[in-house]
Amino acid sequence: MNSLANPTAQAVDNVLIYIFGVSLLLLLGITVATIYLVVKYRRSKYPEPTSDCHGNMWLEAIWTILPTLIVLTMFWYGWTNYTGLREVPDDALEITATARMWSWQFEYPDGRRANKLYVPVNKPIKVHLKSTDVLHSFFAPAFRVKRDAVPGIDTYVWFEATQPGSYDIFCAEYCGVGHADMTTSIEALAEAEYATWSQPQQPSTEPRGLTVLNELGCTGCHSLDGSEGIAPSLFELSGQQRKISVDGKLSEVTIDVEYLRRAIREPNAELVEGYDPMMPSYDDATLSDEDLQAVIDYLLGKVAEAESVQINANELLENNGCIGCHSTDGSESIAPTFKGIAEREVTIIRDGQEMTLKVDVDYLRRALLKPNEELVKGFPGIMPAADYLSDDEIEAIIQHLLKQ
Ligand code: HEC
Ligand code: HEC
Ligand SMILES: [Cu+2]
Repeated sequence: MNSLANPTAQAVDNVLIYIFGVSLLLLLGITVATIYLVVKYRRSKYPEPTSDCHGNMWLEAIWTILPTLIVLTMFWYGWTNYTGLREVPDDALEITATARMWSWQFEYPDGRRANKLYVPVNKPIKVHLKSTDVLHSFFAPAFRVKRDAVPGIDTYVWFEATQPGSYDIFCAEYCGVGHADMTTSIEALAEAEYATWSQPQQPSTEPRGLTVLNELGCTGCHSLDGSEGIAPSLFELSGQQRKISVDGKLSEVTIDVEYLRRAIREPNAELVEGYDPMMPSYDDATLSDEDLQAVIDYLLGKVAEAESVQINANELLENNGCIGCHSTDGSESIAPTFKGIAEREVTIIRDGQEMTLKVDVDYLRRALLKPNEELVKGFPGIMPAADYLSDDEIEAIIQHLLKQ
């Protein structure tokens, strides 16, 4: 759905139509006049010239001035519209597009990065263009904007989407084998949707178990901080002793996975001494086995945060162009695949020497930060150093790669 009713496309189209229209009129006018005169004054009818007119001031003035004016209007119209493409409205949202072999990265003022250009509709967008390696060119046909991204030069385009939708972006400058992969899109979102998208993402660091405890209302009866109320606190349960009554008989248990499982699935079978049997039982329809496990892990202090790291790392690989060169499915083209990287022995070339080593944390860190010091044998030294990533991001990527 590429609507052309947007300011930059209209400006360019109007000039095109004007110049094309004028040219077409002139072409038709001159052709018709030529044919008419050729036929009318053909040799068989007028073997000799019938006029010896020399010079006509008016005629000459007209055919000099008129074309001059026409050409000047083309210039004026083209120029004003061109400056319109270069003069960015004041309230534009500024986004930086970085082109590199072979993907685009868009960076927002708040530091967020994406591999598609998400923009709100009805808001002018100024896209700063940069390249980290070779010549690329930002081309958004629906907005009629195209400009080269050249290493060392900061330049820009601007556009404004007037309708939500997805609009193509191409790289319009041949930049190597992956050139054709440099397609992405402008995702123009309605204002409300954009607001949701651009909200600072809260990385979900809350362990699943805690989320479940809150969602199912467990925390309505149980505190998590040690304070006792109508129900025992669920604070630091691991290894604690409990006096429980089973069918009225008192006994003592050590809190472990099995105990907790029973306490949640059938709370009234074993009552914690001193409390009333008021806890509802949770069967697997209300609390899935998986969530039950998450709750138990959380209560026993075994909380895996790996989950959130993994999601992050995936996004990092996507948004930083790694996937543009590296595959995750085992296919190899211009760069080694990430699949199975942790189990691999790599042959690398360092200072012209070949050596084989095991992939580990240190190796991966070097591969990311100084990719050209140790080249994987058989591959070219084209990987950009990922030194613009934060330490945490590098760490997350390394941990993620080790799990591939
Ligand atoms: C209506 C209040 C109430 C709700 C809601 C409730 N509980 Fe309980 N829970 C109790 C009471 C009272 C006891 C102590 C009596 C017993 O053992 O049943 C208890 C006991 C427990 C015990 C054993 C604690 C110990 O110290 O040995 C665990 C574990 C537990 N609840 C987990 C949960 C979880 C998980 C949920 C939510 C899925 C939940 N409870 C929801 C009231 C509640
Ligand atoms: C322009 C293409 C390109 C991009 C973009 C790229 N790489 Fe690479 N990468 C390569 C090539 C080629 C090699 C092999 C040569 C070398 O060792 O530098 C490589 C090597 C690696 C290695 C070592 C692989 C092995 O099998 O030992 C890792 C790890 C790696 N890249 C991770 C990344 C990450 C993470 C990103 C994104 C931040 C990234 N790369 C971006 C091309 C790229
Ligand atoms: Cu390119």
